[in-house]
Amino acid sequence: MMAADQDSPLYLGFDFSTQQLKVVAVDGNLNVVHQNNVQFDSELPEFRTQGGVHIHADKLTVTSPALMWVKALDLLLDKMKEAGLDFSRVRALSGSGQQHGSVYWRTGASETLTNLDPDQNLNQQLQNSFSISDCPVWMDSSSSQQCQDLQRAVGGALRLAEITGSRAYERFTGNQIAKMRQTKPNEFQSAERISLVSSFAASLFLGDYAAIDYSDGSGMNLLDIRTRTWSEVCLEATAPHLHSLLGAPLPSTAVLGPISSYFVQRYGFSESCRVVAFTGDNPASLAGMRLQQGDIAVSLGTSDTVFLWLQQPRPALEGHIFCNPVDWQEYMALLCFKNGSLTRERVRNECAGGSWELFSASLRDTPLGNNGYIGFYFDVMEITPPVVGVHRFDPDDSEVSSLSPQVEVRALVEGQFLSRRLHAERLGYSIIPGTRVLATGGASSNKEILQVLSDVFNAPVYTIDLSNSACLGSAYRALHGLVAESGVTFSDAVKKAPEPQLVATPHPTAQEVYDQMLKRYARLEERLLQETRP
Ligand code: 5FX
Repeated sequence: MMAADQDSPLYLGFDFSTQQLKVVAVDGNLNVVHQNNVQFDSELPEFRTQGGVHIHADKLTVTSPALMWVKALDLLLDKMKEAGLDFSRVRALSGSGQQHGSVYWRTGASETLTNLDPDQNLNQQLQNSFSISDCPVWMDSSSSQQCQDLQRAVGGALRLAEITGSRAYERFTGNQIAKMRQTKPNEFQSAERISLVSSFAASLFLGDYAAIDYSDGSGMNLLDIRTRTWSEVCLEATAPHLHSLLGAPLPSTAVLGPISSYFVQRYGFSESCRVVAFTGDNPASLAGMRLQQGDIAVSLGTSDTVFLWLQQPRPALEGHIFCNPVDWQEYMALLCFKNGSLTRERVRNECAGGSWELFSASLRDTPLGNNGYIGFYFDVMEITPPVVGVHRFDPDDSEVSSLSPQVEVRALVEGQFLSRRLHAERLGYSIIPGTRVLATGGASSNKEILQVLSDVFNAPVYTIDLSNSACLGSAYRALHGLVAESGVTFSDAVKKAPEPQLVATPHPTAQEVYDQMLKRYARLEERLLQETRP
Protein backbone atom coordinates (compact mmCIF):
# COMPACT_ATOMS: atom_id res chain seq x y z
CA MET A 1 0.00 0.00 0.00
CA MET A 2 1.34 3.48 -0.82
CA ALA A 3 2.06 6.00 1.95
CA ALA A 4 -0.78 8.29 0.85
CA ASP A 5 -3.24 5.39 1.10
CA GLN A 6 -2.27 4.77 4.67
CA ASP A 7 -3.61 8.17 5.76
CA SER A 8 -6.67 8.17 3.55
CA PRO A 9 -10.07 8.04 5.28
CA LEU A 10 -11.97 4.82 5.88
CA TYR A 11 -15.67 4.18 6.39
CA LEU A 12 -16.97 1.08 8.15
CA GLY A 13 -20.24 -0.75 7.54
CA PHE A 14 -21.33 -3.47 9.99
CA ASP A 15 -24.15 -5.95 9.44
CA PHE A 16 -25.65 -7.73 12.45
CA SER A 17 -27.45 -10.37 10.41
CA THR A 18 -29.15 -13.55 11.52
CA GLN A 19 -26.22 -15.94 11.19
CA GLN A 20 -23.18 -13.72 11.42
CA LEU A 21 -21.75 -10.30 12.13
CA LYS A 22 -19.98 -8.84 9.11
CA VAL A 23 -17.96 -5.73 8.41
CA VAL A 24 -16.53 -4.01 5.36
CA ALA A 25 -14.17 -1.04 5.24
CA VAL A 26 -14.18 1.19 2.17
CA ASP A 27 -11.75 3.99 1.38
CA GLY A 28 -12.64 7.45 0.07
CA ASN A 29 -12.81 6.03 -3.49
CA LEU A 30 -15.27 3.39 -2.27
CA ASN A 31 -12.83 0.54 -2.82
CA VAL A 32 -13.34 -2.29 -0.36
CA VAL A 33 -10.08 -2.50 1.63
CA HIS A 34 -11.07 -4.90 4.41
CA GLN A 35 -13.78 -7.48 5.11
CA ASN A 36 -14.25 -9.65 8.14
CA ASN A 37 -16.93 -11.64 9.93
CA VAL A 38 -17.88 -13.72 12.96
CA GLN A 39 -20.11 -16.76 12.46
CA PHE A 40 -22.35 -17.15 15.48
CA ASP A 41 -22.83 -20.96 15.49
CA SER A 42 -19.22 -21.96 14.92
CA GLU A 43 -17.26 -19.12 16.53
CA LEU A 44 -19.49 -18.60 19.57
CA PRO A 45 -20.61 -22.22 20.22
CA GLU A 46 -21.28 -21.47 23.89
CA PHE A 47 -24.58 -19.84 22.85
CA ARG A 48 -25.72 -23.09 21.17
CA THR A 49 -27.52 -21.39 18.29
CA GLN A 50 -28.45 -22.98 15.00
CA GLY A 51 -28.32 -20.52 12.17
CA GLY A 52 -27.83 -17.83 14.83
CA VAL A 53 -31.15 -18.50 16.56
CA HIS A 54 -32.94 -20.69 19.08
CA ILE A 55 -36.18 -22.18 17.81
CA HIS A 56 -38.34 -22.87 20.88
CA ALA A 57 -40.51 -25.93 21.53
CA ASP A 58 -43.67 -24.27 20.17
CA LYS A 59 -41.79 -23.84 16.82
CA LEU A 60 -43.22 -20.31 16.64
CA THR A 61 -40.97 -18.53 19.11
CA VAL A 62 -37.53 -17.75 17.68
CA THR A 63 -34.95 -15.79 19.67
CA SER A 64 -31.25 -14.89 19.76
CA PRO A 65 -29.21 -14.05 22.87
CA ALA A 66 -28.40 -10.33 23.13
CA LEU A 67 -25.03 -11.18 24.66
CA MET A 68 -24.10 -13.27 21.63
CA TRP A 69 -24.24 -10.14 19.48
CA VAL A 70 -22.19 -8.22 22.09
CA LYS A 71 -19.55 -10.95 22.23
CA ALA A 72 -19.47 -11.15 18.44
CA LEU A 73 -18.59 -7.46 18.31
CA ASP A 74 -15.72 -7.95 20.80
CA LEU A 75 -14.43 -10.79 18.65
CA LEU A 76 -14.86 -8.98 15.34
CA LEU A 77 -13.00 -5.87 16.49
CA ASP A 78 -10.16 -8.06 17.83
CA LYS A 79 -9.96 -9.83 14.45
CA MET A 80 -9.87 -6.49 12.62
CA LYS A 81 -7.09 -5.26 14.90
CA GLU A 82 -5.14 -8.47 14.35
CA ALA A 83 -5.53 -8.06 10.58
CA GLY A 84 -3.86 -4.65 10.93
CA LEU A 85 -6.83 -2.36 10.27
CA ASP A 86 -5.84 1.17 11.25
CA PHE A 87 -8.88 2.30 13.24
CA SER A 88 -7.53 5.86 13.47
CA ARG A 89 -8.37 6.34 9.77
CA VAL A 90 -12.07 5.62 10.26
CA ARG A 91 -14.01 8.87 9.79
CA ALA A 92 -17.47 7.38 10.22
CA LEU A 93 -19.20 4.07 10.74
CA SER A 94 -22.72 2.83 10.32
CA GLY A 95 -24.42 -0.51 10.18
CA SER A 96 -27.48 -2.62 9.75
CA GLY A 97 -29.32 -5.28 11.66
CA GLN A 98 -31.78 -8.00 10.80
CA GLN A 99 -35.09 -6.18 10.77
CA HIS A 100 -37.81 -6.34 13.44
CA GLY A 101 -35.79 -8.00 16.30
CA SER A 102 -35.97 -6.23 19.67
CA VAL A 103 -33.50 -5.76 22.55
CA TYR A 104 -34.66 -4.89 26.09
CA TRP A 105 -32.12 -2.87 28.12
CA ARG A 106 -32.42 -3.28 31.89
CA THR A 107 -32.76 -0.18 34.08
CA GLY A 108 -29.23 1.08 34.73
CA ALA A 109 -27.80 -0.13 31.41
CA SER A 110 -27.44 3.41 30.10
CA GLU A 111 -25.15 4.16 33.04
CA THR A 112 -23.03 1.12 32.12
CA LEU A 113 -22.94 2.09 28.44
CA THR A 114 -21.68 5.61 29.16
CA ASN A 115 -18.97 4.41 31.56
CA LEU A 116 -17.42 1.48 29.71
CA ASP A 117 -13.94 0.52 30.94
CA PRO A 118 -11.51 0.12 27.98
CA ASP A 119 -9.57 -2.56 29.88
CA GLN A 120 -12.48 -4.98 29.77
CA ASN A 121 -14.43 -6.32 26.84
CA LEU A 122 -18.05 -5.39 26.18
CA ASN A 123 -19.32 -8.85 27.01
CA GLN A 124 -17.88 -8.71 30.56
CA GLN A 125 -19.41 -5.31 31.20
CA LEU A 126 -22.85 -5.80 29.70
CA GLN A 127 -23.63 -9.17 31.36
CA ASN A 128 -26.46 -7.68 33.43
CA SER A 129 -27.64 -5.04 31.01
CA PHE A 130 -30.54 -6.88 29.38
CA SER A 131 -33.87 -7.41 31.12
CA ILE A 132 -34.84 -10.05 28.55
CA SER A 133 -31.80 -12.09 27.60
CA ASP A 134 -33.33 -13.83 24.55
CA CYS A 135 -34.43 -11.34 21.94
CA PRO A 136 -37.30 -12.12 19.59
CA VAL A 137 -36.06 -11.98 15.98
CA TRP A 138 -37.66 -11.71 12.53
CA MET A 139 -38.22 -15.47 12.29
CA ASP A 140 -40.57 -15.39 15.29
CA SER A 141 -44.23 -15.91 14.44
CA SER A 142 -45.66 -16.31 17.92
CA SER A 143 -47.59 -13.03 18.16
CA SER A 144 -50.76 -13.74 16.12
CA GLN A 145 -53.03 -12.73 18.98
CA GLN A 146 -51.23 -9.40 19.40
CA CYS A 147 -51.51 -8.78 15.64
CA GLN A 148 -55.28 -9.25 15.80
CA ASP A 149 -55.50 -7.01 18.86
CA LEU A 150 -53.54 -4.22 17.14
CA GLN A 151 -55.60 -4.36 13.95
CA ARG A 152 -58.80 -4.28 15.95
CA ALA A 153 -57.58 -1.29 17.98
CA VAL A 154 -56.67 0.85 14.95
CA GLY A 155 -59.69 -0.03 12.78
CA GLY A 156 -58.58 -2.93 10.63
CA ALA A 157 -55.66 -4.30 8.64
CA LEU A 158 -55.85 -1.75 5.83
CA ARG A 159 -56.01 1.17 8.26
CA LEU A 160 -52.92 -0.17 10.03
CA ALA A 161 -51.17 -0.48 6.66
CA GLU A 162 -52.14 3.10 5.79
CA ILE A 163 -50.56 4.36 9.01
CA THR A 164 -47.50 2.13 9.38
CA GLY A 165 -46.89 0.85 5.82
CA SER A 166 -47.81 -2.78 6.60
CA ARG A 167 -50.74 -4.71 7.98
CA ALA A 168 -49.92 -6.50 11.25
CA TYR A 169 -47.17 -9.10 10.91
CA GLU A 170 -46.12 -11.44 13.70
CA ARG A 171 -42.44 -10.58 13.31
CA PHE A 172 -43.02 -6.80 13.40
CA THR A 173 -41.62 -5.35 16.61
CA GLY A 174 -44.74 -3.72 18.06
CA ASN A 175 -46.50 -7.07 18.19
CA GLN A 176 -43.44 -8.65 19.77
CA ILE A 177 -43.31 -5.87 22.36
CA ALA A 178 -47.00 -6.42 23.19
CA LYS A 179 -46.32 -10.13 23.60
CA MET A 180 -43.33 -9.49 25.92
CA ARG A 181 -45.42 -7.17 28.05
CA GLN A 182 -48.10 -9.84 28.43
CA THR A 183 -45.93 -12.94 28.82
CA LYS A 184 -42.91 -11.54 30.70
CA PRO A 185 -44.43 -8.67 32.73
CA ASN A 186 -41.64 -8.49 35.34
CA GLU A 187 -38.78 -8.50 32.84
CA PHE A 188 -40.70 -6.00 30.71
CA GLN A 189 -41.19 -3.73 33.73
CA SER A 190 -37.48 -3.68 34.42
CA ALA A 191 -36.58 -2.44 30.91
CA GLU A 192 -35.64 1.23 30.60
CA ARG A 193 -35.23 1.18 26.81
CA ILE A 194 -36.20 -0.98 23.84
CA SER A 195 -33.94 -1.02 20.77
CA LEU A 196 -34.16 -2.68 17.38
CA VAL A 197 -31.16 -4.88 16.54
CA SER A 198 -29.87 -1.98 14.44
CA SER A 199 -30.21 0.72 17.11
CA PHE A 200 -28.90 -1.68 19.77
CA ALA A 201 -25.71 -2.12 17.72
CA ALA A 202 -25.42 1.64 17.20
CA SER A 203 -25.82 2.12 20.98
CA LEU A 204 -22.74 -0.02 21.61
CA PHE A 205 -20.62 2.22 19.39
CA LEU A 206 -22.18 5.41 20.70
CA GLY A 207 -21.91 4.51 24.40
CA ASP A 208 -25.47 5.71 24.81
CA TYR A 209 -28.94 4.78 23.58
CA ALA A 210 -29.11 5.33 19.82
CA ALA A 211 -32.27 6.55 18.12
CA ILE A 212 -34.31 4.16 16.00
CA ASP A 213 -34.06 5.37 12.38
CA TYR A 214 -37.17 6.06 10.30
CA SER A 215 -36.49 3.24 7.87
CA ASP A 216 -36.00 0.33 10.29
CA GLY A 217 -38.64 1.95 12.52
CA SER A 218 -41.11 1.34 9.68
CA GLY A 219 -40.84 -2.41 10.33
CA MET A 220 -42.50 -2.17 13.73
CA ASN A 221 -46.22 -1.53 13.02
CA LEU A 222 -45.72 1.51 15.30
CA LEU A 223 -44.35 4.36 13.18
CA ASP A 224 -46.58 6.66 11.16
CA ILE A 225 -44.62 6.53 7.91
CA ARG A 226 -46.03 9.87 6.68
CA THR A 227 -45.45 12.02 9.77
CA ARG A 228 -42.40 9.96 10.74
CA THR A 229 -43.44 10.03 14.38
CA TRP A 230 -44.74 7.24 16.58
CA SER A 231 -48.44 6.62 15.95
CA GLU A 232 -50.33 7.36 19.19
CA VAL A 233 -53.05 4.82 18.48
CA CYS A 234 -50.50 2.08 17.78
CA LEU A 235 -48.36 2.88 20.82
CA GLU A 236 -51.40 2.92 23.09
CA ALA A 237 -52.61 -0.42 21.79
CA THR A 238 -49.17 -1.98 22.31
CA ALA A 239 -47.82 -1.07 25.76
CA PRO A 240 -47.68 1.86 28.21
CA HIS A 241 -44.78 4.37 28.30
CA LEU A 242 -43.58 3.45 24.81
CA HIS A 243 -42.59 7.03 23.96
CA SER A 244 -39.85 6.94 26.55
CA LEU A 245 -39.03 3.24 26.05
CA LEU A 246 -38.44 3.77 22.31
CA GLY A 247 -37.05 7.32 22.25
CA ALA A 248 -37.71 9.71 19.35
CA PRO A 249 -37.01 8.31 15.85
CA LEU A 250 -34.49 10.08 13.59
CA PRO A 251 -33.73 10.15 9.83
CA SER A 252 -31.57 7.22 8.74
CA THR A 253 -28.89 9.66 7.55
CA ALA A 254 -28.53 11.29 10.99
CA VAL A 255 -25.14 11.55 12.64
CA LEU A 256 -25.84 10.27 16.16
CA GLY A 257 -22.60 11.56 17.66
CA PRO A 258 -18.93 10.72 18.13
CA ILE A 259 -17.82 7.16 18.81
CA SER A 260 -17.66 6.24 22.50
CA SER A 261 -14.30 6.88 24.22
CA TYR A 262 -14.25 3.13 24.97
CA PHE A 263 -13.40 2.40 21.30
CA VAL A 264 -10.96 5.32 21.11
CA GLN A 265 -8.95 3.98 24.02
CA ARG A 266 -9.29 0.25 23.37
CA TYR A 267 -8.90 0.13 19.56
CA GLY A 268 -7.40 3.49 18.60
CA PHE A 269 -10.40 5.01 16.81
CA SER A 270 -10.12 8.77 16.32
CA GLU A 271 -12.20 10.90 18.70
CA SER A 272 -13.69 12.55 15.63
CA CYS A 273 -15.07 9.28 14.19
CA ARG A 274 -18.82 9.68 13.81
CA VAL A 275 -21.57 7.10 14.33
CA VAL A 276 -24.25 7.41 11.64
CA ALA A 277 -27.69 5.93 12.46
CA PHE A 278 -27.89 2.18 11.88
CA THR A 279 -30.82 0.77 9.89
CA GLY A 280 -32.44 -2.52 8.83
CA ASP A 281 -30.68 -4.98 6.54
CA ASN A 282 -33.15 -4.49 3.68
CA PRO A 283 -32.95 -0.67 3.73
CA ALA A 284 -29.15 -0.98 3.94
CA SER A 285 -29.22 -3.29 0.91
CA LEU A 286 -31.15 -0.65 -1.03
CA ALA A 287 -28.28 1.73 -0.24
CA GLY A 288 -25.70 -0.93 -1.19
CA MET A 289 -27.41 -1.41 -4.56
CA ARG A 290 -27.58 2.39 -4.97
CA LEU A 291 -31.20 2.07 -6.01
CA GLN A 292 -32.53 5.35 -7.40
CA GLN A 293 -35.94 6.86 -7.95
CA GLY A 294 -37.82 4.80 -10.56
CA ASP A 295 -35.54 1.76 -10.12
CA ILE A 296 -36.70 -1.68 -9.10
CA ALA A 297 -34.41 -4.42 -7.81
CA VAL A 298 -35.40 -8.04 -8.22
CA SER A 299 -33.51 -10.63 -6.22
CA LEU A 300 -34.00 -14.04 -7.83
CA GLY A 301 -33.25 -16.48 -5.05
CA THR A 302 -34.92 -19.34 -3.19
CA SER A 303 -37.63 -16.81 -2.65
CA ASP A 304 -37.77 -13.76 -4.90
CA THR A 305 -37.59 -10.34 -3.27
CA VAL A 306 -38.48 -7.05 -4.92
CA PHE A 307 -37.17 -3.70 -3.70
CA LEU A 308 -38.72 -0.46 -4.94
CA TRP A 309 -37.93 3.21 -4.59
CA LEU A 310 -41.24 5.03 -4.14
CA GLN A 311 -42.24 8.69 -3.99
CA GLN A 312 -45.95 8.26 -3.43
CA PRO A 313 -46.56 5.04 -1.55
CA ARG A 314 -49.92 3.30 -1.62
CA PRO A 315 -49.84 0.95 1.37
CA ALA A 316 -51.76 -2.25 0.73
CA LEU A 317 -52.55 -5.48 2.51
CA GLU A 318 -49.54 -7.03 0.77
CA GLY A 319 -45.90 -6.02 1.01
CA HIS A 320 -44.21 -3.45 3.19
CA ILE A 321 -43.63 0.25 2.77
CA PHE A 322 -40.69 1.67 4.69
CA CYS A 323 -39.34 5.20 4.92
CA ASN A 324 -36.41 5.50 2.56
CA PRO A 325 -32.99 5.02 4.18
CA VAL A 326 -31.04 7.42 1.96
CA ASP A 327 -33.57 10.23 1.45
CA TRP A 328 -35.87 10.77 4.42
CA GLN A 329 -38.65 12.35 2.35
CA GLU A 330 -39.03 9.31 0.09
CA TYR A 331 -40.11 5.72 0.57
CA MET A 332 -39.12 2.19 -0.35
CA ALA A 333 -41.13 -1.00 -0.60
CA LEU A 334 -40.33 -4.63 -0.09
CA LEU A 335 -42.24 -7.58 -1.53
CA CYS A 336 -41.42 -11.23 -0.88
CA PHE A 337 -42.51 -14.16 -3.08
CA LYS A 338 -42.01 -17.71 -1.84
CA ASN A 339 -42.19 -19.41 -5.24
CA GLY A 340 -38.88 -18.38 -6.77
CA SER A 341 -35.90 -20.53 -7.74
CA LEU A 342 -37.26 -23.82 -6.45
CA THR A 343 -40.27 -23.52 -8.74
CA ARG A 344 -38.06 -22.49 -11.70
CA GLU A 345 -35.91 -25.56 -11.01
CA ARG A 346 -38.92 -27.87 -10.80
CA VAL A 347 -40.25 -26.67 -14.17
CA ARG A 348 -36.72 -26.91 -15.64
CA ASN A 349 -36.57 -30.54 -14.47
CA GLU A 350 -40.01 -31.40 -15.81
CA CYS A 351 -39.97 -29.44 -19.07
CA ALA A 352 -36.29 -29.09 -20.00
CA GLY A 353 -34.75 -32.36 -18.82
CA GLY A 354 -33.00 -30.59 -15.95
CA SER A 355 -30.98 -28.40 -18.32
CA TRP A 356 -30.78 -24.61 -18.08
CA GLU A 357 -29.62 -24.55 -21.73
CA LEU A 358 -32.85 -26.22 -22.87
CA PHE A 359 -34.86 -24.02 -20.52
CA SER A 360 -33.24 -20.94 -22.12
CA ALA A 361 -33.83 -22.33 -25.61
CA SER A 362 -37.55 -22.62 -24.81
CA LEU A 363 -37.60 -18.94 -23.89
CA ARG A 364 -35.77 -18.03 -27.12
CA ASP A 365 -38.08 -20.18 -29.29
CA THR A 366 -41.40 -18.89 -27.93
CA PRO A 367 -42.82 -15.41 -28.67
CA LEU A 368 -43.36 -12.52 -26.25
CA GLY A 369 -46.83 -13.01 -24.78
CA ASN A 370 -46.67 -16.81 -25.28
CA ASN A 371 -49.52 -16.76 -27.86
CA GLY A 372 -51.93 -15.95 -25.02
CA TYR A 373 -51.02 -18.82 -22.67
CA ILE A 374 -50.52 -17.65 -19.13
CA GLY A 375 -49.72 -19.48 -15.90
CA PHE A 376 -49.59 -19.22 -12.10
CA TYR A 377 -47.04 -21.54 -10.47
CA PHE A 378 -47.43 -21.61 -6.72
CA ASP A 379 -45.86 -24.90 -5.58
CA VAL A 380 -46.17 -23.67 -2.00
CA MET A 381 -48.73 -21.21 -0.64
CA GLU A 382 -47.65 -17.86 -2.07
CA ILE A 383 -47.44 -14.75 0.14
CA THR A 384 -48.66 -12.37 -2.57
CA PRO A 385 -51.31 -13.48 -3.58
CA PRO A 386 -52.22 -16.09 -0.94
CA VAL A 387 -52.93 -18.83 -3.49
CA VAL A 388 -51.48 -22.33 -3.85
CA GLY A 389 -51.27 -24.68 -6.84
CA VAL A 390 -50.49 -24.51 -10.56
CA HIS A 391 -53.09 -22.78 -12.74
CA ARG A 392 -52.71 -22.55 -16.54
CA PHE A 393 -54.98 -20.57 -18.87
CA ASP A 394 -55.46 -20.67 -22.64
CA PRO A 395 -55.95 -17.49 -24.73
CA ASP A 396 -59.72 -17.59 -23.93
CA ASP A 397 -59.07 -17.59 -20.18
CA SER A 398 -60.18 -21.22 -19.82
CA GLU A 399 -58.17 -23.17 -17.28
CA VAL A 400 -56.26 -26.05 -18.94
CA SER A 401 -54.49 -28.96 -17.29
CA SER A 402 -51.25 -28.92 -19.27
CA LEU A 403 -49.14 -26.97 -21.75
CA SER A 404 -46.40 -28.10 -24.10
CA PRO A 405 -43.01 -28.04 -22.36
CA GLN A 406 -41.76 -24.95 -24.20
CA VAL A 407 -44.96 -23.00 -23.60
CA GLU A 408 -44.91 -24.06 -19.93
CA VAL A 409 -41.39 -22.65 -19.47
CA ARG A 410 -42.39 -19.25 -20.89
CA ALA A 411 -45.69 -19.26 -18.97
CA LEU A 412 -43.76 -19.77 -15.74
CA VAL A 413 -41.19 -17.01 -16.30
CA GLU A 414 -43.65 -14.48 -17.74
CA GLY A 415 -46.13 -15.28 -14.96
CA GLN A 416 -43.52 -14.73 -12.24
CA PHE A 417 -42.42 -11.37 -13.65
CA LEU A 418 -45.97 -10.18 -14.37
CA SER A 419 -46.74 -10.91 -10.73
CA ARG A 420 -43.66 -8.95 -9.54
CA ARG A 421 -44.73 -5.98 -11.71
CA LEU A 422 -48.41 -6.13 -10.76
CA HIS A 423 -47.76 -6.11 -7.02
CA ALA A 424 -45.05 -3.46 -7.31
CA GLU A 425 -47.52 -1.21 -9.17
CA ARG A 426 -50.18 -1.84 -6.52
CA LEU A 427 -47.82 -0.33 -3.93
CA GLY A 428 -47.42 2.83 -6.01
CA TYR A 429 -44.58 1.88 -8.34
CA SER A 430 -44.65 3.04 -11.95
CA ILE A 431 -42.20 2.55 -14.75
CA ILE A 432 -40.81 5.94 -15.77
CA PRO A 433 -38.30 6.93 -18.47
CA GLY A 434 -34.88 6.00 -17.10
CA THR A 435 -36.23 3.16 -14.94
CA ARG A 436 -33.65 0.44 -14.40
CA VAL A 437 -34.33 -3.10 -13.29
CA LEU A 438 -31.47 -4.38 -11.13
CA ALA A 439 -31.31 -8.16 -11.06
CA THR A 440 -29.39 -10.21 -8.57
CA GLY A 441 -29.32 -13.72 -7.10
CA GLY A 442 -28.83 -17.15 -8.67
CA ALA A 443 -31.13 -16.83 -11.70
CA SER A 444 -29.62 -13.46 -12.64
CA SER A 445 -26.87 -15.32 -14.49
CA ASN A 446 -29.42 -16.58 -17.05
CA LYS A 447 -29.57 -14.12 -19.98
CA GLU A 448 -32.87 -15.44 -21.38
CA ILE A 449 -34.64 -15.15 -18.04
CA LEU A 450 -33.35 -11.58 -17.78
CA GLN A 451 -34.58 -10.83 -21.32
CA VAL A 452 -38.12 -11.77 -20.22
CA LEU A 453 -37.66 -9.58 -17.13
CA SER A 454 -36.63 -6.68 -19.35
CA ASP A 455 -39.58 -7.23 -21.70
CA VAL A 456 -42.20 -7.54 -18.95
CA PHE A 457 -40.98 -4.33 -17.27
CA ASN A 458 -40.18 -2.66 -20.62
CA ALA A 459 -36.94 -1.43 -19.05
CA PRO A 460 -33.24 -2.24 -19.31
CA VAL A 461 -31.97 -4.90 -16.91
CA TYR A 462 -28.65 -4.60 -15.10
CA THR A 463 -26.99 -7.22 -12.93
CA ILE A 464 -25.42 -6.50 -9.60
CA ASP A 465 -23.71 -8.61 -6.95
CA LEU A 466 -25.71 -8.33 -3.78
CA SER A 467 -23.88 -10.79 -1.57
CA ASN A 468 -22.52 -7.99 0.60
CA SER A 469 -25.05 -5.29 -0.07
CA ALA A 470 -26.22 -4.59 3.50
CA CYS A 471 -22.64 -4.20 4.73
CA LEU A 472 -21.52 -2.18 1.75
CA GLY A 473 -24.66 -0.05 1.95
CA SER A 474 -23.82 0.67 5.58
CA ALA A 475 -20.29 1.80 4.70
CA TYR A 476 -21.75 4.03 1.94
CA ARG A 477 -24.29 5.43 4.41
CA ALA A 478 -21.48 6.19 6.89
CA LEU A 479 -19.73 8.25 4.23
CA HIS A 480 -22.94 9.97 3.13
CA GLY A 481 -23.97 10.71 6.74
CA LEU A 482 -21.03 13.09 7.10
CA VAL A 483 -22.23 15.28 4.21
CA ALA A 484 -26.00 14.70 4.18
CA GLU A 485 -26.72 17.71 6.38
CA SER A 486 -25.00 20.01 3.89
CA GLY A 487 -27.40 18.83 1.19
CA VAL A 488 -25.23 16.29 -0.70
CA THR A 489 -27.48 13.53 -2.04
CA PHE A 490 -26.65 9.88 -1.44
CA SER A 491 -26.17 9.19 -5.15
CA ASP A 492 -23.68 12.06 -5.44
CA ALA A 493 -21.80 10.91 -2.36
CA VAL A 494 -21.34 7.38 -3.74
CA LYS A 495 -20.95 8.03 -7.46
CA LYS A 496 -17.49 6.42 -7.48
CA ALA A 497 -18.95 3.01 -6.55
CA PRO A 498 -18.83 0.28 -9.25
CA GLU A 499 -21.64 0.50 -11.81
CA PRO A 500 -24.05 -2.40 -12.44
CA GLN A 501 -23.69 -4.20 -15.82
CA LEU A 502 -26.29 -3.78 -18.59
CA VAL A 503 -27.43 -7.25 -19.71
CA ALA A 504 -30.78 -6.87 -21.51
CA THR A 505 -32.86 -4.19 -23.21
CA PRO A 506 -36.58 -4.56 -23.96
CA HIS A 507 -37.86 -5.78 -27.32
CA PRO A 508 -39.60 -2.99 -29.34
CA THR A 509 -43.00 -4.70 -29.02
CA ALA A 510 -42.67 -5.43 -25.29
CA GLN A 511 -44.75 -2.54 -24.01
CA GLU A 512 -47.71 -3.33 -26.28
CA VAL A 513 -47.66 -7.01 -25.37
CA TYR A 514 -47.15 -6.80 -21.61
CA ASP A 515 -49.30 -3.75 -20.76
CA GLN A 516 -52.29 -5.77 -22.04
CA MET A 517 -51.11 -9.01 -20.53
CA LEU A 518 -50.66 -7.38 -17.12
CA LYS A 519 -54.35 -6.41 -17.05
CA ARG A 520 -55.32 -9.94 -17.96
CA TYR A 521 -52.95 -11.40 -15.36
CA ALA A 522 -54.54 -9.15 -12.68
CA ARG A 523 -58.05 -10.33 -13.69
CA LEU A 524 -57.05 -13.98 -13.61
CA GLU A 525 -55.30 -13.58 -10.27
CA GLU A 526 -58.46 -12.04 -8.82
CA ARG A 527 -60.45 -14.98 -10.20
CA LEU A 528 -58.09 -17.46 -8.53
CA LEU A 529 -58.37 -15.58 -5.26
CA GLN A 530 -62.18 -15.73 -5.43
CA GLU A 531 -62.18 -19.41 -6.33
CA THR A 532 -59.73 -20.43 -3.63
CA ARG A 533 -61.05 -18.17 -0.83
CA PRO A 534 -62.30 -20.40 2.01
C1 5FX B 1 -37.84 -8.38 6.25
O1 5FX B 1 -39.10 -7.92 6.59
C2 5FX B 1 -37.41 -9.54 7.05
O2 5FX B 1 -38.08 -9.97 7.95
C3 5FX B 1 -36.10 -10.18 6.75
O3 5FX B 1 -35.65 -9.84 5.48
C4 5FX B 1 -35.08 -9.78 7.78
O4 5FX B 1 -34.81 -8.41 7.70
C5 5FX B 1 -33.82 -10.61 7.59
F1 5FX B 1 -32.86 -10.20 8.36
